[in-house]
Amino acid sequence: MRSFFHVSDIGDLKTALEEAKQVKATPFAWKKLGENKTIMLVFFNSSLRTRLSSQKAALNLGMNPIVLNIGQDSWKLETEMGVIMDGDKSEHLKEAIPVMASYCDIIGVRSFAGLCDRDFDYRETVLQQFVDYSGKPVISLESATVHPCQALADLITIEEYKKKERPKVVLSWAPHPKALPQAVPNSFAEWMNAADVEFVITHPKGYELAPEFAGKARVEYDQMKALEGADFVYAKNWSCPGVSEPAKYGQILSKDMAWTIDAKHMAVTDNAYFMHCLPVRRNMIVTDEVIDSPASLVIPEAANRVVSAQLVMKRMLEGLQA
Ligand code: AN0
Ligand code: CP
Repeated sequence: MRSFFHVSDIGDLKTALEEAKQVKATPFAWKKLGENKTIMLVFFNSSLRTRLSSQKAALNLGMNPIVLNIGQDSWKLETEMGVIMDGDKSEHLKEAIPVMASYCDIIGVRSFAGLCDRDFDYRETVLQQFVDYSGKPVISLESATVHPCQALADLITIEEYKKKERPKVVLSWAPHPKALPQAVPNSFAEWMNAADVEFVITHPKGYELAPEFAGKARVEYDQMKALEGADFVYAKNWSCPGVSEPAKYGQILSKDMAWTIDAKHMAVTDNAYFMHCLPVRRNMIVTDEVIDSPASLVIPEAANRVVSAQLVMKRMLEGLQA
């Protein structure tokens, strides 16, 4: 595997899910695979789960992880091309990336959407520079438009907890005080569309996800109707994807607290599990009552981030050997 951005990068999903089970059951079985190999984990933004689960996954495979926080531990990096660098950015990605690449075998990058320039974000301008200038396999650890390690962990979790062959999975928008990227819902939609589930998306008007991620998923604007009979409720806030109105890209269009997932919402489901990628704002996205109930999968879901990261790194290490 050369890069990990999209569901297509993992190949057959059934095979990947079987392999994930093996990784989870015997995490130290591939200790030799990563011997003398280094993974560089580059963070332009904060993280708890991604940072720790990626390091743990690398250690399970016998690899050495190096973590770099851009702008805190390193110089501030310029990401735009052709600019006169007279501001506070001391170094350009064009030099920094090949230098970092010369110290490692695999690179993981967290670089959130800026939410100002839709084209800059949706072209994955920063991630693409890591591909172009590193010559190394690259993993998106949440880039401008995707969070594939999260989506794979979510799929593994659904596979573990499903009580029906083809469960109903509902992605529901929920309110949040700050404008958030679309990477999590984009990837979740992309992966659910590829998985063997009945997938429904619900959000207020104006929050339509980009067609390359929403695909042919059913969009139901009535949240309660969407949740009827659901087996999994996946809550997430995202800002305006700017599909029909590019000028509104990255804006907050609603803070309607009627969309907060509470016991009334869960009551219309088929005893659904509650999922969220975390970090979560309690009593904005979901009530204490729901997240503290036995229906909440947020902790096992986060634990599966080690499994998804390890599966991806294992595939990349095998690719390096071939
Ligand atoms: C980020 C987001 O919504 O993309 C990271 C989620 C994994 N969340 C926040 O910034 C709160
Ligand atoms: N879910 C997730 O990616 O969490 P972090 O932002 O803490 O890494």
